Amino acid sequence: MKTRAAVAFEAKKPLEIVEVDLEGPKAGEVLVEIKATGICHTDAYTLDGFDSEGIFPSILGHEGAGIIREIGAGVTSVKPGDHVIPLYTPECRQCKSCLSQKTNLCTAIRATQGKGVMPDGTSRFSYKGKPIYHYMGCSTFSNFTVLPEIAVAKIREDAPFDKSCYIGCGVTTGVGAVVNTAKVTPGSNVVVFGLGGIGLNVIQGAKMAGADKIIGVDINDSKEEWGRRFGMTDFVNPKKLTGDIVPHLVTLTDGGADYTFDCTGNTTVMRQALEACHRGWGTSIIIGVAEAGKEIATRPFQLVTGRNWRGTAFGGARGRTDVPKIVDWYMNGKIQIDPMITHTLKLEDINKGFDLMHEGKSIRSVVVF
Ligand code: NAD
Ligand code: AHE
Ligand code: ZN
Repeated sequence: MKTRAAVAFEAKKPLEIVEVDLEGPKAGEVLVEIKATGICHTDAYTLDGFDSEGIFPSILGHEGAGIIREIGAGVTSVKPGDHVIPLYTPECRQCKSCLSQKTNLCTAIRATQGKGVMPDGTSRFSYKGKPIYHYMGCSTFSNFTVLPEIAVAKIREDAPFDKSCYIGCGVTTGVGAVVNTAKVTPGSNVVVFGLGGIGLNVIQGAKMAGADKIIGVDINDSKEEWGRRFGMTDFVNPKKLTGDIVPHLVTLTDGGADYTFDCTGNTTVMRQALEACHRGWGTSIIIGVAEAGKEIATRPFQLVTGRNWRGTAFGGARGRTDVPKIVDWYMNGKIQIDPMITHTLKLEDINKGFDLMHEGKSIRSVVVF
């Protein structure tokens, strides 16, 4: 079949809207009509050539929602008409990682996913007879896409696509980092670095978990109002401080934070986030994705003296199990999504969504098909 898609033909170039060819689902795969997709900073990072796994030409996008239109041989867990959220972290429930119950990092298809192909080693997308690569196993910047059955979460049908798509990455990552990874306890002091589409979800997760102080850190002053809207109690713009941010945060938290979260992808900020943790027990969670080649550093003494440095992907969520629950949280009013979707765009205007993100003018842009 033919489908309209925004194709990344080359790094650092705007996406081009073209009609691509899409092969139907093979055994164990499903065809999904994408109804809406968010634009996450990770899409921009890959488009800008910072991703060591970035391949071109490819169809980016990993934060979608849509409807199953066709199923391949042997598919049993979903059927045509089901509403689904694509999962860049699948859940096969059979691999060593899934069975361990210690991680959400399913390994069933990770190797081929990182190479931009389906589990059989080939792409379903092509343009003018040449393959176009998949992205994070999702490629939601296409009106139709093919995914392995283990990489879709079936969700309730009354959830609006243009909001629930955000659960496909940003909401689950931010809220999940708090509840699944850090397991923030009531009364904790929390510091969140980077108040964008992920950081604001960390804030709403921390508020939900009963955190006491929730300190937001951002170099963009306009983010203060956003943070306060979701439960932030204090705001720090490091550019406006006369001294170093770490001692400032340690003083604000009476010795250091119980939990800090990096939602910037900046390795200098990651170090600050660790060092702002309380001696003896503070835990810093890396969410941000750093550019290829970047490394983190600190004095080992920071860890010897009891700080913990950890990371999280997709908020530690087991997609097929947890995503439908997060959709329920949204539908029942336990978490907010609507105010964070600042821009809703047509596919033709998708590049504007990237511009708004780089200019710090959006929280989340969503493309509707
Ligand atoms: P975003 O662009 O919406 O937000 C980033 C925010 O960080 C902005 O408000 C920006 O002003 C702020 N910022 C930038 N540099 C800063 C600095 N030096 N100090 C303080 N604040 C700074 O991006 P997003 O969509 O929220 O994504 C945030 C990061 O999380 C990205 O690196 C993205 O790739 C990553 N991410 C990771 C996962 C995961 O599973 N681990 C999932 C989604 C996104
Ligand atoms: N491809 C990069 C790593 C990118 C990365 O860390 N991705 C996160 C999700 S970001 C979503 O917005 C993730 O899930 N990581 C775990 C995984 O298995 O990819 C690189 O460095 O090569
Ligand atoms: Zn993302």
